[in-house]
Amino acid sequence: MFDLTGKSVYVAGHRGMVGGAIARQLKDRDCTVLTATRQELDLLDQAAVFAWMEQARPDAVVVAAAKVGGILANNDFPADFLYQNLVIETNLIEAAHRAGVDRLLFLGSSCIYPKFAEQPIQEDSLLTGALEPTNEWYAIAKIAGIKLCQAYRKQYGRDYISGMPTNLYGPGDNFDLQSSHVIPALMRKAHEAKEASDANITIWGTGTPRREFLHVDDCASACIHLLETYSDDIHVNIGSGDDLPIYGLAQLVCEVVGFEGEIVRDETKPDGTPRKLMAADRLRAMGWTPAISLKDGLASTYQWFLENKAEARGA
Ligand code: GFB
Repeated sequence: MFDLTGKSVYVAGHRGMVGGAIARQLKDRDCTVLTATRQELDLLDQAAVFAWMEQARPDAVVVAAAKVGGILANNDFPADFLYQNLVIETNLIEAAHRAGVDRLLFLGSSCIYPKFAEQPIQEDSLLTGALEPTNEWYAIAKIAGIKLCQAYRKQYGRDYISGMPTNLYGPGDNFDLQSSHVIPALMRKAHEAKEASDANITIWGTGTPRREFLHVDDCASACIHLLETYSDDIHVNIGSGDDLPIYGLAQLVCEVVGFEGEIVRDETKPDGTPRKLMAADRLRAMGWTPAISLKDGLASTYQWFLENKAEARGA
């Protein structure tokens, strides 16, 4: 439906894990990938974003730029998560519209859904219940992004679409123990405990919440698939279709890293939403399936961490 051949695609957020993976995959296609570093373009600066887009006039825009973080960062910096994400997405979407860009993919998150949504979570359960308090700020901003795409489609006929990735991991992730998501945190903890011959590592919360994980390269291929084939106002879940408890994830990470000590729980830290498994059938029906199992993805991510520790974010 949207042939990428010969097109120019602006990937906003190419220095982040998701934007980086999308830009890498697009570079293998017969299209031009446009990027701008934070020094070249501050996405919080509306006038700068409007001017940049007007001058670049890409054929398509991928909104992968966002202020992201794990459960504690979301909980501790609500204003940053709400304000920055709202501003980044409104600047980019309005700029794209003003510059006559007719194709745009906006990326959200599985935390947009109600805390107690029926599992697996269907796309149409959006806005049917209260959000998970630890990440409602980020979720509200991402819901606004979906609504912006729908509004520009409805009012101006723009072909703007949204994809909602589940919890992602992979090369380029943030390994800072305070602000990261669970996989890079546990990988680093297990690695450092192994190196120091420690007896145990500590995980946050009870270990019972269940999470679904997807390797970022699978997410990138799903995003490109949507960009090429999907045109409708309902957002599309991007997930693996499987989940596991955090304690089971910790065991798997320890196995991959080769740490044989004990896993201890710190129950003073939040659990967050009890379960967040998204229904994967809509995207599967469009002909996309994930290619990387959790075990293989953890192993290759750990290899990446070992090879890039010095430059890895937060490590
Ligand atoms: O990955 P995570 O921070 O994100 O945490 P969320 C997932 C689960 O792992 C929670 C537990 O139950 C955490 O308590 N956990 C155990 C840990 N040990 C650790 C650890 O050392 N570090 C971290 N970070 N977690 C985020 C949202 O929620 O998910 C965002 O806050 C976004 O808005 C993102 O949607 C995908 O799945 O809880």
